[in-house]
Amino acid sequence: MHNLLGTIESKLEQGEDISFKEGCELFECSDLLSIAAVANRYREKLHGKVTYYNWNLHLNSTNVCEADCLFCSFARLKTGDPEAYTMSVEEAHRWISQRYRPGMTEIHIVNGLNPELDFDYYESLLRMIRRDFPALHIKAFTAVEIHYFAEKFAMSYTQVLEKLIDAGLGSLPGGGAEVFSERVRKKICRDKANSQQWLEVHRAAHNLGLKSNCTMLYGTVERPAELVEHLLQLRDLQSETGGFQAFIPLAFHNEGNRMAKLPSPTGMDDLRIVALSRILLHNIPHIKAYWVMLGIKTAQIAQSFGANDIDGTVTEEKIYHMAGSRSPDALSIPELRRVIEAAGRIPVERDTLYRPIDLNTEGSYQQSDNRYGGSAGLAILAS
Ligand code: V47
Repeated sequence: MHNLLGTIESKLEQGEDISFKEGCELFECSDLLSIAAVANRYREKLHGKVTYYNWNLHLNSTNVCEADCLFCSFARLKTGDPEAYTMSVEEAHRWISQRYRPGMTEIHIVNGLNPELDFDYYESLLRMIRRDFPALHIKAFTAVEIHYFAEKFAMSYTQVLEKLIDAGLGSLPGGGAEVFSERVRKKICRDKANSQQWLEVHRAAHNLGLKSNCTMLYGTVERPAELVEHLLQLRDLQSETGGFQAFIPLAFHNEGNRMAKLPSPTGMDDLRIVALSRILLHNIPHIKAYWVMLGIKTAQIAQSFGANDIDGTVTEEKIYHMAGSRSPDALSIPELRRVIEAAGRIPVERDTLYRPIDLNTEGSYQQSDNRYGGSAGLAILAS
């Protein structure tokens, strides 16, 4: 085992890829703290003691969704079903206005695949946000949604993305990846974009200069080897395009969905996945321990297991709360900073593109390029 970790550590030092076999051996390895130590050393090489957070807002403007994913507690199949909703662009405007505060930098938008909306709805939504909330970077629509738009409105991925960029799109969130294994997708999410389509959307986005995030849903019916394979496919696309900013592992939540019989992953599972993803995705700069999904305490501990980001204030998350998350609805910036500092990390507010926000400028938030030594490590990834 020490041989394995020694080999892995020297591969990380040399910037070499970890093999599929080594990834599987890491999954089998019972000494989680030794794996965490390797992941943490690499995390500190890249980011020093910094943990990033941001000031963001989550909007889900419709939960009507044609796809019938077994793990999802958020979606409703049809308009008119109990709790199904679709905000008009005006309603979305009102919803944001009630929650927007000066200093917020990002809106994260993920929706259901709603058959009743035309493409103009999405363009108008983005244009409204750009016009009325210009300080917000718009991180919107998973690759699954982009694929759905392309099929439904007879456009290529590039055409869809170009139109959305023109309307204000700034980057793509990482959702919808689930597990790339087609065996697993057949069981849990058979009627949406497949793995190759998910990857192809991100490739198209990166080729247009958009940054994006990536995710992996774990804790349903997958095998460890399928998780390793998923991570290696993300790593390989990153080697090709360099467009991923952050990886967010997503732990299955089992309330309010048709997989409720499955137990949720344990804390040890969560921390192992954080550490393994830091090691296997050596070329993706940031690993995000999303506090809403992990819970604040695990997200805090994850900052010593390879993670260097905790996500943001969030404000009214729905997807995980409907699936049983007991995390609060939102965290204030002082609360986020307290949690990060108590983990022995230096809290740094960032914008969506990981530029630090200068909190010292009175009354206004400014982006500064490299105020924090921690991000100097990013040069390692660029070289
Ligand atoms: O795509 C849905 C997952 C994702 C459940 O890019 C579930 O910065 C576990 O992608 N149990 C949406 N997971 C969330 C997401 C995300 C979140 C925060 C930040 C970013 C980012 C992206 O949530 C879905 C799906 O993979 N999901 N239901 C569930 N019951």
